[in-house]
Parts: sequence; C-alpha cells; structure tokens
Amino acid sequence: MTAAASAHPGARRGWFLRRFAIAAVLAACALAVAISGNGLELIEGLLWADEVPRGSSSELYVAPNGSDRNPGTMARPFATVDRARRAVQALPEPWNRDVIVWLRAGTYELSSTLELSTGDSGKNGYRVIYQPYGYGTPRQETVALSGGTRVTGWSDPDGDGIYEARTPSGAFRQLYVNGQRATRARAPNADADDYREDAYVPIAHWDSPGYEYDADPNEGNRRIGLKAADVPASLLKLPASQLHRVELVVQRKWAQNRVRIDSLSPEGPLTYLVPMEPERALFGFGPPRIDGQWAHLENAFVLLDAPGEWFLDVDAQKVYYKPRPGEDMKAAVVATP
Ligand SMILES: [Ca+2]
Ligand SMILES: [Ca+2]
Repeated sequence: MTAAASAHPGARRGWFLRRFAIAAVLAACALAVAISGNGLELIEGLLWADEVPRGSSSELYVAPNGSDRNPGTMARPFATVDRARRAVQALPEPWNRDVIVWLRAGTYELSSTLELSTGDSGKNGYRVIYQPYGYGTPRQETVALSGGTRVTGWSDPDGDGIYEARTPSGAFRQLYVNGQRATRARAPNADADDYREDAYVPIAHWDSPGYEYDADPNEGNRRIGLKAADVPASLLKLPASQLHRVELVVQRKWAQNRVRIDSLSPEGPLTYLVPMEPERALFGFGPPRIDGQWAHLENAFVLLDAPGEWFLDVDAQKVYYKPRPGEDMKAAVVATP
C-alpha cells in the first residue's frame, strides 16, 4: 500500500472520472512553471472556484520543511510537489472521492519542470486539486512554485554599494530579489512596474509620425528624437557594442515597443536615436506614433544608479545589483527566471 493510501484507507472504494480536471491542471501548471514569481497564486485563479466540502476528499500535504520519505500527512508532509504527484498516481483505484494536495506556505524550487500528464488526472469522475493550504479562507497561505535559477556569491569588492555575482546561465531579462522583481537598470529611475508620468520621458519628435499605412516615404529612415536633457550623457560615451544592447521602451497607446539603439546623435535641443534593425523597420506596426508618448531607456551598467536596479553583463557573465534599503546580499535569495 502506498503512503498516501495508508493515510486514507477509504481510498479503495468507487471513484469516478471527470475528464475536464486534468486539462485545467495542466494549463495551470504550465503557466506556473513558466514563471518564477508567485506561480501558485496564478494557479488558484485557474483551478476550481468551488470549495470541496471537508470530509469528501483525500488529502495529501507538502511543506518546504517536509521530507519525501514522509507519508504526506498533515503532521508528516512531503517536501516536493512531484513527490505528492507520484503519491496521487499510486493511489489505488477506483477512486471514490476528490484528492486535494495541500501546499503549505513557502517557495518550492523546481530543479526540473513539473510535468503533469493524463496519468496524473483525477479518476472515476473525481478530481485531483493542488492548492495552497487554507485556500479560499482568510488564512490562505502564500505559496510559490519557482523554476528560477539562484544567483549566489554576491560581493562588493570596490565598496561602491553595487554588488556583483557570476551568473549561472546565459542571458535573462528579469531578476528577483527576495521574491520581489528588481528593476533592469534604467533612466529615468523608477520601479519596473511604475506607471507614474515621471517614470518616463516624452518622445520629443518622431521622424515619421502617424500610422504605418500612411505609406510614409521616410519609413526606412525613421529616427526618434528625445530632449537632449532626457538622454543621460553617459550613454553618449558608450562604445557601440554596449550601446547596441541599450533599449528604448516606448509606451505607444496599447502597444509597448522595445527597440535596441544603433546610434545616438545630439542635434541642438534633441538627441536623435536610430533603432537597430529589424526594430526600426518594424516600428511601422501598431498604434500611431504621437509626439509626447512615454518612453524610458534600459539596460546599461551606466544606468545602474538606484536601489533595486540590476544589470547583466552578458560578455563577462556577471550580474550587478544595487540593494534596496534593508537588503542583505549575504542572505538575500536572488533568482533569475
Ligand atoms: Ca561594487
Ligand atoms: Ca537608473
């Protein structure tokens, strides 16, 4: 008898199949594994809104301080979601009730993708549900499934307050510190998810305003003008190899454009920016180009000057981060997606 079955001796009697369950679980878990943030909080929204009455289900427990040698009970929980998955799979058939896998509070770091297939489905019309402990109650616990890669070994050898570490993997565009998304080094300074007006600078001039279907003859020569004061002088001094990695992010109505920068040319009160190809050619698509649309510049070491900002030097495979107040880089949990 499996550990799970011994915890639930009634599990041998008449269980029935509800086929929709696995599709929902698969969709939810694919989403959760694809992100490294609060994955399970997303799962909740996709799982079943109706609560399963207590006593009508078999229950397994997983906790970050559990052990996969435990039987998966409340008092002696498993440590990994995959161990619970295997326990569910091993439950004797036919099922006669739903199975709930309760995840206790904490972050579950996945070393490989959590894969759910048809064999992990509910059986005999009964469901298998993975959800945070206390789901749907005020005492619901906060749970995250993280497929992130840890970044460790932070130090600040020159004492300037910017910490550095070797990166464990290639390029990445997001960094999480203690579960909070950090800000890719940018100007103007603002949080990554900040939508205040002063988090941006206005596009001062589009060479080619309007819609792409205006058949503008300048389409191929398009440049973007920013006020000279809105372009940090440090960017003008960057060697081309570094400048080409800097991105202009433009909020164009319902679209957001991200273009790498080919060149910057100060001309009087404006600094003109020529996007790299194919971004420049692709700028024709989407909503109209209107002077005053919001933009910011992102991804250069010289833009790393505010707490919470980070930068990846892909050539050196080093990542830099300026801690927020109160963050201790010796203890911080830092992860990339
Ligand atoms: Ca430093
Ligand atoms: Ca900055």
